[in-house]
Amino acid sequence: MPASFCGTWDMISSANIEGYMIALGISFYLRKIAARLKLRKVIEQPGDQYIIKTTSSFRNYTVSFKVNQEFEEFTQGLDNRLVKSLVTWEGNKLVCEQHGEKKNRGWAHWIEDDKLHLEMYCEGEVCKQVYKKNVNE
Ligand code: 1AG
Repeated sequence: MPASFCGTWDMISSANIEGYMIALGISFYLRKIAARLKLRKVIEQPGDQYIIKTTSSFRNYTVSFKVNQEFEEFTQGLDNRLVKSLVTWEGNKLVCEQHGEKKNRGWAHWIEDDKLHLEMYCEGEVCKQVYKKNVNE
């Protein structure tokens, strides 16, 4: 059984968010702001649902879903696109495919050495982030 993703996680590293944002067509101005943000993930699991909140001093983004159940996702405040998303388990990885205008788009979360790992990918660009559990929240 995979480790629980629930809790508050603070970003400790981020690589190639610039390439990922360029692939999404984010403007220069927003990229400069977004690249500096210290992101936090607050993950809850009520029942068979997941709620992943990404928070920052600039904007927040929340997605909620059930595994193996396709849903419509509007990436509000990010690239503002409508995608059809499907989250599945691939081994110990929670993997989301985001089908829409952008090809090969999605993300994967997994836990390794008590850290929450995230890869976000779009059209060949991969942003890799690692989060550390915040036990005070
Ligand atoms: C996500 O996480 C969303 C996380 O799907 C957003 C992370 C980085 C920003 C990505 C693209 C930037 C687009 C526009 C820039 C404008 C504002 C940046 C605000 C970022 C804070 C919300 C995957 C998964 C579940 O954890 O969502």
